[in-house]
Amino acid sequence: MSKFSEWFHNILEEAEIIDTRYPIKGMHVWLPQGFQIRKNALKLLKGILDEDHDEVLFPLLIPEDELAKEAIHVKGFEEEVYWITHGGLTPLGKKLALRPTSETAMYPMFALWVRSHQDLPMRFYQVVNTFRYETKHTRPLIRVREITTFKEAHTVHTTSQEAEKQVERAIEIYSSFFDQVGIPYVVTRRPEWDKFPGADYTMAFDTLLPDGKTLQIGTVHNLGQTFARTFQITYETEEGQHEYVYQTCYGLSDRIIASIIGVHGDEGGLSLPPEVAPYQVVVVPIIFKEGAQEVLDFCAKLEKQLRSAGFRVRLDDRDLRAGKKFYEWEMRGVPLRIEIGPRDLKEGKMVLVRRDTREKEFVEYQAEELVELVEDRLGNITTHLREKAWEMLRENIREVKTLEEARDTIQENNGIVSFLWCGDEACGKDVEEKVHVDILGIQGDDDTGKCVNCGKTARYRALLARTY
Ligand code: 5CA
Ligand code: ZN
Repeated sequence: MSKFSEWFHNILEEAEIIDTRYPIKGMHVWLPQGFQIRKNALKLLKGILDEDHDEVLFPLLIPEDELAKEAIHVKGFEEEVYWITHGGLTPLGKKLALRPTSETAMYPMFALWVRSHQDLPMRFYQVVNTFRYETKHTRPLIRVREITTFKEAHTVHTTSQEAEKQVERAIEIYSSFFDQVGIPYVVTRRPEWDKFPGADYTMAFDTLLPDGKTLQIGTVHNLGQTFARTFQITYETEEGQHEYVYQTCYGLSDRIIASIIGVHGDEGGLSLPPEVAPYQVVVVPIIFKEGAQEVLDFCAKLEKQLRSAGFRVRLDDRDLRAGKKFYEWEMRGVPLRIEIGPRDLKEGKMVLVRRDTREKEFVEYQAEELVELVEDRLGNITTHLREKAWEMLRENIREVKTLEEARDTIQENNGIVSFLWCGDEACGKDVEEKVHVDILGIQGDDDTGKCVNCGKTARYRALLARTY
């Protein structure tokens, strides 16, 4: 296990995010702290999606014949599908699949819903659990067999251009979400052999974890008309003709939580962006024998004021040493701590401590300025977390001129390697094998040099990395 893996597993347990002792491999229990982070992340995400998507909820089970209809799609998932074969003791006439994703659950219904061009575009999303019998090594939040937080969006359009625009829009939506939780990313077009089964093309978001391996944290697929043809999703044009629709889908998972934990955390534990932190502020009274009640009363007043202003705040008045409380809230990643002791109270002061930089600041307490002050500090923390993380990502993208250089770079630093590539599948797979990496995808056209592997004129600038 790498140092990061060990850190990650420990913090999930210590910060009460996930209990991994559930007796099914790849399936875990969300604990209260983790659940709060998840809830806040979903709230943020839904807030963005709700602007122009409708939330729906489809059944978990998919009949075998529907799942099997789209040949390429089912081929891509055949090794990962869990099957229900019995109802009680009775064998089922038709096996039922636990959804690995919901195209084949939704699209037969879309065929009923889409009538005329006036119905389009349609944009739906749902947040559900999906099941994949992953054969690679499972890891909590990163590669699970029950994805508990699968946010999948599915859209339907009249033209190919509109579908393409939706892909761009989805990339904007995900960028905005990741920006608000300070997760940096590279967006690439996945190589042909690793696109989503049934898609015309797949765009992927990858971030970098502290051990220099990348994690795919989201994907956006242009499905073209493949599923429309399979599921007979047609609409009537203004001229009364029947045409197949164009579709896109895009998804995020528990990996968004994994990246928030992994990217921002440090040796002291979690360091959470205020947007998702269960508690954004913790107020810790520093108690001595003398003046204890006054300090407690004042801290309670402070807590109330912050809570009614809408902050998630916790007054920690437990009968414990202050040092122990500091340690615990730091480990849990609370962005801002306010400490107040009898001396501070007398002088009308308080101490603010930021989790991200651990900076200590002595400020005057002024009731009418408190909310603005806290808002400002939390805003600074979000910005700082994001900038630090982006800097880390940028520093770890290295351009290479040769395959040997790529291999050495990965061996020394991991990280992301940027290279010129001809775009050939055989050549790409050869690169993956020789360097023991994955090609994340294509960043853009670039024919200014030669392919680092085969020496033919390059077509693309592409990225590769060791991946989770
Ligand atoms: N129907 C499409 C769009 S929703 C779809 O299923 N795309 S996907 O297969 O690429 O999955 C969407 C995202 O889920 C991936 O980008 C990845 O971040 C995440 N994901 C996939 N498999 C797992 C897994 N076993 N555990 C955790 N997250 C996963
Ligand atoms: Zn090549």
